[in-house]
Amino acid sequence: MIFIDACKRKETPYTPIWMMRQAGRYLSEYKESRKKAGSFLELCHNVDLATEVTLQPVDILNVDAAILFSDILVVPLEMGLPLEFLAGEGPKFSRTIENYQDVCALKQDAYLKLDYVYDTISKVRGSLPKDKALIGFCGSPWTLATYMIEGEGSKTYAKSKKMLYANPQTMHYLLKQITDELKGYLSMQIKAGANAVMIFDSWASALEKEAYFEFSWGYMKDIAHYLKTHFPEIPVILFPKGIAGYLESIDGKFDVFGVDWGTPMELAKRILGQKYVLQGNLEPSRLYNEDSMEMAVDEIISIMGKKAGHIFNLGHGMLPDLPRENAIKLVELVHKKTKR
Ligand code: 1CP
Repeated sequence: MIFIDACKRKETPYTPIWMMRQAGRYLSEYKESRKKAGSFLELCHNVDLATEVTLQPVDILNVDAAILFSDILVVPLEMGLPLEFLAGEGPKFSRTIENYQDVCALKQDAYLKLDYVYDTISKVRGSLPKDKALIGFCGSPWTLATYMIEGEGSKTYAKSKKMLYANPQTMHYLLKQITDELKGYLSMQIKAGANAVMIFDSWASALEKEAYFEFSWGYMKDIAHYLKTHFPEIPVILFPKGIAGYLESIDGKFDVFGVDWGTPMELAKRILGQKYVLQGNLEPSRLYNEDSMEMAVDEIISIMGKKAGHIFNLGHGMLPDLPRENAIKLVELVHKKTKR
């Protein structure tokens, strides 16, 4: 698998590409499947339909890897927090974590209740062409904790930060509990057939440097270390969004560092390129215009070169109204321009 070889810094015939949020509303096929399922969460729970939408972008875009179709929030859901996805508004938990007692009341071993995810992985792996990789994933403990505390997406993360600074032990207790679940969760995904795993720390940029390393990166590193000990052959990808200023302090045992669009690729290459394979980092909005897109593709390839050490991706997820033709074009361009 070209994608897996690239994660291990092996030479490949071209630079592999996949796109964060490559399954989603910009594809009419996805909207059809979601309609059949009834709701977003029912789509996550339905093994046949989740398999279908996982495979759609591989067929339509010709990307080198599929990413499991699910959501980072199914873990807190199974830990006992009721979740809804409201149309046009995003995720909402009707109960949240406010204090130590709430953390104590969370269900243990939630990862054993996520069979629908593991069944989807097995089914996808059974139908995916042999040369295409399947990526499993989870949210980082910090990013999941923000949803569990705020109850929804947030602009300020005020409740989460209040707990972090006013009750750091409670925050650590919560993060530790989530971390234990995620170790089990990703292990089960690997056993079900995931060829690589990725941890999304989407809300990394909410934290100042010292707090970031204590309350987020430390836990991501712990999960990565656990996985590299138990499954040394499975590549681990870490994606902390919005921490360009902290790159000098990034360390740990993992394979691929996901570079977001706000981090200059040159900077990431200079600081981390020797130690980790870099994945990224086209600004997704460039897909609104073909010329803007191609200019940035050339720029990224000129920085990263055509040698091992780079996986092409967006610097964050696809947006619901991006034109699919440009997503298809992007994959063609990267494959053509990086041919060895
Ligand atoms: O191809 C894929 O990548 C699909 C699988 C996938 C992944 C990896 C989905 C489907 N969600 C995720 C991860 C995810 N979910 C993250 C981390 C990645 C990122 O930063 O984009 C986050 C933060 C979430 C939480 C979430 N789920 C949001 C964001 C809300 C906010 O606070 O801004 C939203 C809108 C969802 C719903 C969701 N998840 C996935 C899709 C396709 C959608 C849209 C739902 C729909 O319209 O059908």
